[in-house]
Amino acid sequence: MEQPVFVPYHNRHDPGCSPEQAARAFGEVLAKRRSVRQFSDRPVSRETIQWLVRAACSAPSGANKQPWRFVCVSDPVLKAQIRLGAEAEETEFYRSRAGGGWLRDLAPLGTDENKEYLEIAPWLIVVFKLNQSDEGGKVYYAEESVGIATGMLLAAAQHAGLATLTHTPSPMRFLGEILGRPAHERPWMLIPVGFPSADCKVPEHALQRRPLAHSLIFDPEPPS
Ligand code: IYR
Repeated sequence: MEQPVFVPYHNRHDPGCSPEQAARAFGEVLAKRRSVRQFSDRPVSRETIQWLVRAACSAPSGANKQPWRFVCVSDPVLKAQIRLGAEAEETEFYRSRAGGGWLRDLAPLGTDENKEYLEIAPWLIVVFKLNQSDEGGKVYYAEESVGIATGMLLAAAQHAGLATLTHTPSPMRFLGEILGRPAHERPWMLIPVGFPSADCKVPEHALQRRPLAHSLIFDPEPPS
C-alpha cells in the first residue's frame, strides 16, 4: 500500500480582506452570470481557455482521479460538424422526445433546435466524463467530480468577463465521434465560451432567482 506523504500547506489564498467582503464580492460577480445564446465572434485567446481549464482541473475529485477531459474546439470545420450533430438531435428533441410538459417548462426560455451559436462562439469546450482512468483503473464519484470541475470552469469564465452556455444536446454520442474520443470518455456537456453579441438578450425568466430561504437553511431544529 502506498504510504501517504504530507507537505505543508503554505500557499493558501489570502483575499486581503475579510471572508465576508471576499465572499460577497465573488458572489456578486457570479450572480451576474447568465446563460447566453447569442455570442459575438470576437476571439478569445487560447491562453485564456487554458486558464479556464486549469481552474476546472483544480477541482476536487474522487480519490483525486480527475475523471474528466476538456476538449476545446475553435476550428470552424469541427464547430460546423458539431452544430450539425447537435441540431439533428435537438430537432428530434423539440419534435417528439421532449413531450408536452418539458416543452411547457422550456417555453419561457425561447429555445429551439437552431444552434447557430455553436458556429459563432469562438470556443466550444466539450466536457467528457471518464468512466475509467486512461490506464483502465477505477474512478470514483465521477459525476460529482465532473460537475464540480465544470462549475468551476463556468465560474472562472464569468470571473474573466466571458459568457458561457451549459448546452446538453441529447443524446451526445455524436460529440465523441466527431472529436475522435475513446470509448471510456463519455460526452457530458457542451459549453460555448465567448463574449455576448452586442445585441444579446437573455430571457426575463432567467433573471428570476428564488429567495435565498428556498435554498439555504441554517441549523434546522432536530425532529422531536
Ligand atoms: N437541449 C435543448 C433543450 C433544453 C433543455 C433544458 I432542461 C434547458 O434548460 C434548456 C434547453 C436545447 O439546448 O435547446
